[in-house]
Amino acid sequence: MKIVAAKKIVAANDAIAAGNRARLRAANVFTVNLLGSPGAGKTTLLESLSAACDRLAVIEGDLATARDAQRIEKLGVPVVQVNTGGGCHLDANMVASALAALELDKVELLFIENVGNLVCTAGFDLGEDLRAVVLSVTEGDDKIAKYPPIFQRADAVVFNKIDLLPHTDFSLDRALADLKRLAPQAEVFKVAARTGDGVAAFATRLRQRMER
Ligand SMILES: Nc1nc2c(ncn2[C@@H]2O[C@H](COP(=O)(O)OP(=O)(O)OP(=O)(O)O)[C@@H](O)[C@H]2O)c(=O)[nH]1
Ligand SMILES: [Mg+2]
Repeated sequence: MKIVAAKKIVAANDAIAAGNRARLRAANVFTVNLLGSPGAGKTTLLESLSAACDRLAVIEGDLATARDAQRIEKLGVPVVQVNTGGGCHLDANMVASALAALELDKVELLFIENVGNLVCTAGFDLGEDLRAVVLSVTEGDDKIAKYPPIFQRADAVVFNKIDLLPHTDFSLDRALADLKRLAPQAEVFKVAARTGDGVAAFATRLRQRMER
């Protein structure tokens, strides 16, 4: 019974996600589902990207508070905060509601910052064009091997907090070997979101994907 219910939820989600995707494509909006652990640096990356990207909008997903949305709003970027009230991931229905609150005709690039979580976020399509996982070097280099699904479904993996590498035991070689073995499709970026180092290369790649 439990398995059937879980499948039903995902099936219903997929139908709504397809609707979101059609709506976003019709509006010519390229959409990125930004995933990663709590504190990986997703919002900091968005703050940094806002300087490098035009016609941007953001949907923020968190259990509680509008703190991330407030950070984005300060930059003059249209933003909608979704509070899941305990839910560990965004679903397509939440994103559909958030889309209704955005002026899509003024947007070319939409980031959906998912709830900080490496597990439940992986299974839910939101209607995005691209999935990017932020993995910071303070989390340990074993996370790709220990939490494979989110990486296996990623188009890009952004290694963040590269500035802290000398202060950690994180081995980029070990992490990249796991990624190559488990998720060879994922493009790799190395950034320090806080200082902006490496962020331009990620922004350029997103623009190229958008133009395709
Ligand atoms: N040193 C360093 N700190 C960073 C970097 N990027 C983010 N941080 C810090 O990491 C902490 C968490 O960053 P956030 O951007 O809030 O992380 P998040 O992934 O959005 O967190 P949640 O939304 O709670 O899941 C903050 O104190 C940031 O200043 C970086 O490149 N280098
Ligand atoms: Mg955040």
